Amino acid sequence: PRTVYLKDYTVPDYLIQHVDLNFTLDEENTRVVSRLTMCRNPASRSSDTSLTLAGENLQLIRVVLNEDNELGDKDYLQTPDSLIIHDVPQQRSFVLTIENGIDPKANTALEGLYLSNGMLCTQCEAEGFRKITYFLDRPDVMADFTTTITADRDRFPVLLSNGNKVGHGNLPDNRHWVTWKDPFKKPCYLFALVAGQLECVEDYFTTVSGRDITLQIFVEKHDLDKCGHAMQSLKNAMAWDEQVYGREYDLDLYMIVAVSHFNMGAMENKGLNVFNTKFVLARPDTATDADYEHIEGVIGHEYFHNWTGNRITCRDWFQLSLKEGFTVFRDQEFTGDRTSKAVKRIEDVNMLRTRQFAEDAGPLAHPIRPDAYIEINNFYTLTVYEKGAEIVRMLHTLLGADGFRKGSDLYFERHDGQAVTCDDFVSAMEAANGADLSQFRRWYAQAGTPVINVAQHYDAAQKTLSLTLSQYCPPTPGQPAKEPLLIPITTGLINKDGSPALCRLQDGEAAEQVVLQLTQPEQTFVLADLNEEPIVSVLRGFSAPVKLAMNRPLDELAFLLSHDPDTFNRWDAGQQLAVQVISGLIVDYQDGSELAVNPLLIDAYKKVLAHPWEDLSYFSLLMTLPSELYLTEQMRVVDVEAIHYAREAVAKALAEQLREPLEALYLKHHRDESGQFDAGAIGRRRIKNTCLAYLARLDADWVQHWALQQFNSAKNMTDQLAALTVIVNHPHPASQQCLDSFYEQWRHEALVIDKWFTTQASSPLPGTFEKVLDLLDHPAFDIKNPNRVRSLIGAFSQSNPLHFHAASGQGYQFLADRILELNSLNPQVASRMVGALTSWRRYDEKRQGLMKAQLERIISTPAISKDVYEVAVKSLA
Ligand code: HT7
Ligand code: ZN
Repeated sequence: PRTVYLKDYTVPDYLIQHVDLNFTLDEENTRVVSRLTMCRNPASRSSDTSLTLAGENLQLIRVVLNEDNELGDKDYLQTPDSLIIHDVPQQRSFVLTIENGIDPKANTALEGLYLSNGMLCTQCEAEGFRKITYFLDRPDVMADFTTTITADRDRFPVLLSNGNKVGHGNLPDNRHWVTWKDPFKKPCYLFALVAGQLECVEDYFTTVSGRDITLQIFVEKHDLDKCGHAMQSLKNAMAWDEQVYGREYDLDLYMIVAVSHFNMGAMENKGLNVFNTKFVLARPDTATDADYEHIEGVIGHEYFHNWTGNRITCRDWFQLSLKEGFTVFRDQEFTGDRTSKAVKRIEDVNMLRTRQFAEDAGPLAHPIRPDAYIEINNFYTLTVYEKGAEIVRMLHTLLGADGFRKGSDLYFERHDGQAVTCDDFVSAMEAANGADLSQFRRWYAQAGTPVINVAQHYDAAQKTLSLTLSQYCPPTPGQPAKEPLLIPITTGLINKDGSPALCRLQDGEAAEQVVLQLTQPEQTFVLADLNEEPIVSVLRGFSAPVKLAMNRPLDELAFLLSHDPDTFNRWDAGQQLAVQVISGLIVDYQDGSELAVNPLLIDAYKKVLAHPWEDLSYFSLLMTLPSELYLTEQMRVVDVEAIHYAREAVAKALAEQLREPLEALYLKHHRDESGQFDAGAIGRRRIKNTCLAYLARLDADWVQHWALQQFNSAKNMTDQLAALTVIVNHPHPASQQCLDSFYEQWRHEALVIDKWFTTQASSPLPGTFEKVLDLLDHPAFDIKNPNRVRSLIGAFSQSNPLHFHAASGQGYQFLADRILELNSLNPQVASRMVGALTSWRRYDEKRQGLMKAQLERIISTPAISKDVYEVAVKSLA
């Protein structure tokens, strides 16, 4: 397969001013007539007079140049992925009309035009438009689109596309047509078409300038009662973007369609977002509190793309983080403002430190602006999205909220209607603030997670504290040596009595905290006016995506857990404390020694339990041990069994020794507040269920009874699923009965059945692998539905390390079999599943061999897709 390089970027040779699309819909034979008004790009330096359009899986019917010149075989060349027209006018604009056929029913890759539960819909990002018609399928070709859709009135009563509806009518034979016109120029990856038997929930939003925008959510009929939260989330997002970024919506209509078969979370097509049902549909009894939060976050994310992605888009796909990093940052801040800033920051960092850090330390590490790819779909990664958001967040920290806003205003003003680069974004931030961000730009080009070392020296005579920070970034594929980065390290000080100490850098003002700007490989910062040696709180709010190497004594961590006013560092101190204790037990487990839990940890958790917390969600995070995945990241050679049993030993010790307060807390908050989604009710459910999960480790009849009672009486999905998870994760006599009744209760709610699959696939109990094999044959399992694949195969391989990494290698073989099956159906989903095998170097020799053998088997399979091939081959390099 061909590798595409950033360094080879050249401007397009032709431009498309106007696109007139005509669709005649049919499940198996859709006709597309595309009329392109084009011209030579004056900025092109090529002298070639041919025109190459991208196109895949298309049945070409005819090509006409300038209305009447039907081209023959000798005028063009068709290749498997292009149409080359040998000669087109160079001096004036011309009209190219192409007619082709497509088969949506055969499209199981869910890219281009495809069928989902009888509905036709499109997914064009990144390069799906070329599966609809021949086109200049690249984001820097922006055009006006007019789209006419003709279809059978019964099968497709609703016909949607981007922009405004400008015409419609009936035709003979029970057919009808609709024309849509999008007044904004856009690249073809933002094109969308949806047709089907859809019902609509409608509302409106009045913008800051007084315009009424019609908001519509289209779903299948039986889901009409699950759209309320999505609609409210959309209104919240629209108001937030006006208040925080001064961005008003630009069309008169905003449509969202929920689709059951979708490769990712959602898609920001102009005026017509297409969503995975998972991120739209919610009712208290079908969706958990976490689902509610994710829905608001994803609705916000896609809405925010209207400015950061659509009005200003990417010049090329290497710039993907320009829109994704910035938009993730915006959605994170939105959710933080809507829920709890402290909790949201911890959840985001947790994900970054477990999953993105692993990516950055592995064979597939790449900068947030990659410089080469084989398949762009493989670069919708945690690095581009989540680390990309951290880079934007660092700009926010360095420039301050006002400086950042000045920068974003200038970015919108300078580049509205353009396709630009990450560099253009940084330049706008620089120009608006008179800042020099040249060193900061390295974050876009350099992969890997920097490690920060901290050494401190207190000078009692001078009353100064010297902090010497050093940075080191390990090599990553293709980048053996790294340049030092500009890293903002937000730092605070705490006196021994727990009170905050003021921070004053030489010649600076005293403040509660300072942002140390680390630019050198090693640099010393001196803090003055300190009457005693304070405890240092470094990297507050996780101010940079780095690993902090500070081996603090346990009592210092316990002190920070009790006193750090920074909510992130306070939580993190508890995590580091637990990591140290569990790490000790991992060694004990490997030595066959008894697992005795350090009382200091128990005492620290006891204090957390005794504190009168206001934010109960934050409280439950403080009470949650680091995940097995996070512990995996801390080990040189991963030992899944030792991690699991050491962590379980700590959880059990906490349950035994803190049984009374855990029980009391469970009972205090065990009331039904179904349908209430305020922070208070969410927090009460969360802490109660955290307590139940601890108490379940006691393996006592009464806890089994509590879990069963909660399962049977719950009227909201958060409580029902939490109880089911406890029942399935620990020996329980009613386990199968509960699974069966849950299935019966929810068999008509696909998203709930996904949870049913996930719960079983994630259980640490013996027999899970056999269960997963059985579930593959369950009538509700459908390998063509990505949500189902993720809920069973994804959950087992990515969230069940104990069983997936079974020493026999059966988990690896199972996954490779499924990847090969998926490869021909849906390469994007197949390639995502390879991720669980790519970290093979982290395991013991025997497992390494077993994982590698499966990767080798995958790459040597004939007809392997470039998606799967790229991930597998790079992970073996
Ligand atoms: N911008 C969207 C990305 C996306 C996507 C990419 C590849 C293949 C399928 C896809 N569906 C959606 C989603 C987003 O980041 O908002
Ligand atoms: Zn996005």
